[in-house]
Amino acid sequence: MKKNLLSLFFIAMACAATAQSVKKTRIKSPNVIYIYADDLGYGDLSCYGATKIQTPNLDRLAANGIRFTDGHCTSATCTPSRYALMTGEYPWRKKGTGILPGDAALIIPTDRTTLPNLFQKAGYQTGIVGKWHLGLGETVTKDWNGEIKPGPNEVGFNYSFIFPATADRVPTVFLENHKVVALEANDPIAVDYTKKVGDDPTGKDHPELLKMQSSPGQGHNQTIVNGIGRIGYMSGGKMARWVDEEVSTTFLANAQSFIEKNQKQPFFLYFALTEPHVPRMPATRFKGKSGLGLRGDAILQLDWTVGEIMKQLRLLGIEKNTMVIFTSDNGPVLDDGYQDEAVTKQNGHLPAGVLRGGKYSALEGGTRVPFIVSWPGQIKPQISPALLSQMDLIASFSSLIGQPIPKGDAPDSENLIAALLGKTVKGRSSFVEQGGPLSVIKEGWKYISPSEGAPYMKDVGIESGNLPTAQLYNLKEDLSEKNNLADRYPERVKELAELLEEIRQK
Ligand code: NG6
Ligand code: CA
Repeated sequence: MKKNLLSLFFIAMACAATAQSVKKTRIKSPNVIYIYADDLGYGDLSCYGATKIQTPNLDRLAANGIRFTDGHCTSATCTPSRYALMTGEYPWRKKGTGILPGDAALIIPTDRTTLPNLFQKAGYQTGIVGKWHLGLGETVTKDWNGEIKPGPNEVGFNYSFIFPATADRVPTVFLENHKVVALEANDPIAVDYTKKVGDDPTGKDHPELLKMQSSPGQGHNQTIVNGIGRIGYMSGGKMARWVDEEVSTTFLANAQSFIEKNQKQPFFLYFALTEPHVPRMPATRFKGKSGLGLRGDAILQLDWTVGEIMKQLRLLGIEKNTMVIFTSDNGPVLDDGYQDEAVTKQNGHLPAGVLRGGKYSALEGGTRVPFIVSWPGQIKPQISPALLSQMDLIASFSSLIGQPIPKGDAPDSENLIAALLGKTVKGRSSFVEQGGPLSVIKEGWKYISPSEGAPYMKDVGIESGNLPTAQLYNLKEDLSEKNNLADRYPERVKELAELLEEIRQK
């Protein structure tokens, strides 16, 4: 009897030890879901101060995790921010990282450490679902009807379900791994950004066919798909073309099936949503719900989508060992090419909150964005002022999962895992922002380098931050960048201009 009890005791001890080590491994290798909004501003969520729109799911995520107040994308547009996220390198170091057309070739080197292949090397299953916008294939001219590579699968994703560029650019199709989804052999796709292909009507010639008009002078009037004029021309692939109202739920379904399939092993999911980028055409049940026009409705859809993912994590019982990061690829814009009432129904909503500028801008509204990190098992709820950027995730995760980065790769990424886990409020000591001109931030001071070019972008209604002379702002006292102190503190201007130059030359 005694002997039996003793062996039971040892078995129990052994089980506890295994459970402990499983727990420990999971602390070193949690699931990671990176949710990336497209053009969502610092003031677009109620947890970041919005009062004209409510985002309860994201508010809950923030309330249970860390809400960063100084979190950044590297750039005020999409492609460069995504390039930095993937590679850990400032995008302005490399030519050709500006906003890409829909037929661009892949711009991420396939022989370098990337955020997804870092996870892959550490034994994670990796997936991307959503907007890509980093190019596909080796050349611009490519056959959209065969296998299209290299692309996400060649830079570290085991699974990909994407659209190539932006929702307003052709081809308006999904790709699963290397192939266009639902493409029929007898209706091949052709894509061209220089001349019209096929017989599809264009927005320019047939505005009467549009369900949403383009904004005057902003293009978006080439091939019409689903009553919406796009940038670029395409023909064929009729069955494969997406329906805008279904894009979001299609992405959600794929993201959820990736999570479900991989729930028993560590996974990294890059979930790149399209909201609230143009054309804003959310599912019909969200239309008219925000009172702020389709842009607000798209934000409600975004919030709902995040809520669905969180619900799934709870139901699968993996919420505690899943780290969720939510942020945006650049600042907000109201009129980005379509007359969708974002401007006429703004109703006092400030998409960049207290910040000046927005998408395309060197001012804070361009790159300071919502940045939320939640990991219920490990992170204590808090608000953090740490300065950090999406580019830092690669070095930070390298440290968390114990997967080293070979020398020379991810050169600009800093290991900020302690800040990301809420163990310190110490972030980067300096950071370069890319609007039009480059800016550098250090200890709460921001220097914007002199640049020619219009100070106000009339089409999109945003201040660019361009000024032919240097600008200096004290962000600690003047977050809205109202007082240019360059004349008052020439020494500081000089110091920051030199720092910027030093980082550029690195
Ligand atoms: C701009 C488009 C804009 C948007 C942006 C890319 C015009 C006039 N404007 O060139 O509508 O598509 O590119 O947005 O064409 S981003 O979020 O992907 O960077
Ligand atoms: Ca964007």
